[in-house]
Amino acid sequence: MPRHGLEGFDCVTPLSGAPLQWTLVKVTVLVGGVGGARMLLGVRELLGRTPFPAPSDGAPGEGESDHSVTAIVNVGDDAWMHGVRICPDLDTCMYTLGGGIDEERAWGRRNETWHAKEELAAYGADPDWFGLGDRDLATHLIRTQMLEAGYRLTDVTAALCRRWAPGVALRPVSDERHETHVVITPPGSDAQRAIHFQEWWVRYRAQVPTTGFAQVGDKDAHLTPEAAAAIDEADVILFAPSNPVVSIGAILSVNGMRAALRTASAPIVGISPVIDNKPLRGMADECLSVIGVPTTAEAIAAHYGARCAAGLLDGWLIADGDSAEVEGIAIGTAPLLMTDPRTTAQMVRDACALVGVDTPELS
Ligand code: FO1
Repeated sequence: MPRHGLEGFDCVTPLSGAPLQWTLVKVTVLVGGVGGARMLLGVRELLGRTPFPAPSDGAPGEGESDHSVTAIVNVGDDAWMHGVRICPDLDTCMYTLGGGIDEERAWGRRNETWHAKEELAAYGADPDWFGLGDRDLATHLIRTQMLEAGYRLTDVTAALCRRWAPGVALRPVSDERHETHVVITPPGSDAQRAIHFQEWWVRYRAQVPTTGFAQVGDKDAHLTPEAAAAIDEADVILFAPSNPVVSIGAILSVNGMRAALRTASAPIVGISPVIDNKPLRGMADECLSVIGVPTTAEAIAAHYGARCAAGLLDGWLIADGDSAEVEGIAIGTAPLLMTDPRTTAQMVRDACALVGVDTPELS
């Protein structure tokens, strides 16, 4: 790898799919931001820490698990702002698993300050509505330097994780730009225009007439080799209870993802993002209504479809009290409130059991 003034940042050559002999259970999870990160805490609680980046000799280190967990993370939220590349879902997972997240906001760094943001606003620099924290900015600066030096987002993420040691392999679904943009009718106007997802989500809080979503960026944005290997080698594939449209949906829209899932040997089980047919947080209901899908456990399962009927799911875990019946999808119920890693670990166990995959008893 060329050196480029980022000494000390040995970019880790991603695992070339070398089988890790010591792995007993390989779990691959499709995740977005907050809900996905919270679920990964539970998967890690259940299966132990996956060394990431992987040790060069491939063997587990002290206290590391003989299982492996890979998260395939949404890149649709990613944006260029103030000259840096921001990857909200990757950073939310990295900070949450690495202990650096602001628990209250569930995004960005704890003990954050906002001086750079204030100074940018003082210059009238746009956007002034996005919360760019000083600590968080360091992550974006490192990432931007490495991307500009030619490293793939996969390698950049592994390098950043050398500091955060998330205990789960974090893999962007694609190394290419594949941003979610939103078609709206801005306030006071009757002309439609497309804005970046972040503007829709942060500036407008989705409270603006919205007609659709589109992925913008590299039209050939495709699945990375690492993400493809994580699907191919998995014993079980999970859809986190992330936003079915702008998180899981954006992941599924990457070239090659659906085909990889449909031909995967592992069973695929999703976890419903609603309880009592209401989303826990975020704006899944706003997004689902834009694409004409009711915000119910059953409608979301039908939206993903049964793998035996050209869809993607073999199983669907829904909240106690909710109901769903979709031809070809095994339905299970469990408590889905991810109050703490141990409770979430039990939810993950239930999801795996629904499709016949055994996981360790919770000690
Ligand atoms: N979400 C907000 O609601 N307001 C913000 O100002 C904001 C800033 C921000 C900065 C970095 C980052 O990684 C995430 C940030 N988020 C913010 C969350 C971001 O909009 C995510 O894409 C959503 O949480 C959806 O996952």
